[in-house]
Amino acid sequence: MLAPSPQASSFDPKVLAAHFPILSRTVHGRRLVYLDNAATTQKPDTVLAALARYYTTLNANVHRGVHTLAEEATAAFEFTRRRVARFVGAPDPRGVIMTRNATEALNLVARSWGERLSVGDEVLLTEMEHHSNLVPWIMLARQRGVALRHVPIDDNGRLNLRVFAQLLSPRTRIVAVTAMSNVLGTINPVAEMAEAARRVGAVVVVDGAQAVPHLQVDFAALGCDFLAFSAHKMYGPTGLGFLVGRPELLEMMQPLYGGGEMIREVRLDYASWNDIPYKFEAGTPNIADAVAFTAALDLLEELGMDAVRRHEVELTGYALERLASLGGLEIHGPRDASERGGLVSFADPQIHPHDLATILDTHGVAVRAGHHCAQPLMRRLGVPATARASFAIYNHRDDVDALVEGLRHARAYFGVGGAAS
Ligand code: 7TS
Repeated sequence: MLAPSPQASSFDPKVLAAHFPILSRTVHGRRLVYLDNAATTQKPDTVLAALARYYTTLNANVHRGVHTLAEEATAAFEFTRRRVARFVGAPDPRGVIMTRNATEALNLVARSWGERLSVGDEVLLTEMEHHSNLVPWIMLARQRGVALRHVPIDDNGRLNLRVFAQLLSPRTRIVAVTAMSNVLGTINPVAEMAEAARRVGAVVVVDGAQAVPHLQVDFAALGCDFLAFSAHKMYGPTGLGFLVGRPELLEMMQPLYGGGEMIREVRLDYASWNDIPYKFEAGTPNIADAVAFTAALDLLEELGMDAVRRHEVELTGYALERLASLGGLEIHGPRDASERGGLVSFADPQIHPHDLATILDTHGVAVRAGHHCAQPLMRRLGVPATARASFAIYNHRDDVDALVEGLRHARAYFGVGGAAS
């Protein structure tokens, strides 16, 4: 048990932090204040132990051996699939495909479902997408001559739903949208958008890379067709992601990779495909990380996603308040913490975000600076880059205070005013 009890009242980020060994290291002689969780989260001792346990007690290839280890490893691997299905409210575990990451999951849909599209068809995206939900569709547009459309954002970083409704038409074959922006923090009304999209017969792809780790996401209730996310952003290992899809659609799709495991029968000049999900999982999968990932799901389920969300809204509200009190910072995205996920992108008009991040690092504070793999969004915001602090279950107010203190030092270093408060 990581948390003393799943009750919200017992949600104590400092108690949780003690279970993440890396958080006790120092950086430049300071306590590590890790605020780059949107890039990847740290891993709890239970996940680290599960990884070691897998290799010391269970290691074997899956789905092919009859010996005990192979059977146990297969059972553990398939247990993860069921756990993931349960975690995101997918009624059928056959719809859960293990991938390397969210990016691979999105590419799988774009390539495989995308084969059905041709000239005259449209894919509807948004201006706030991560490159992972832009570039695969740009590749598809180049290959098949389909047109890309984009829902604009307003000045508060929310999608313009009126334009979304106007852009939807019978030509719209796919709507692909992020459930939460990794730059603005905006939480998009995906269920509402999916309903509208399905009325015109479009398939709905949700990029859940930021939402699934921080919000209760229910695949069935969202009414989408595909949902992509990564284990490493939810306290799990790197190199593991998921595509959750409606089985009836996955059954219609062609596999992306050919090889072992994904076939039913092979002759020298012929092959037929295995059932879903296996036809999409060619070759030896990432067994160890998949098995260890259940420890991360245990943690999130023990805490409860409602409590996770409450904690992150509270902390984000505090961060927004403290950052605003510095004066002169540009803060992107919705103003109200309840409308956004646990991250804040900001910029000081007089200090480049990379310089800010470098100085923060000397204070032990890890934030990301750059375009956050969202160059079109940066262009829309009219900035080359932002700095971004992103929160997780183990962050607490002291971390936000360290961020603000670091920013004060950065401003003093660069001789920038407005750091009085
Ligand atoms: N979609 C969104 C919304 C993301 O934020 C990211 C990663 C991805 C997809 C891709 O995830 P991956 O696991 O396949 O790489 N976002 C970030 C970020 O904001 N900083 O580093 C990675």
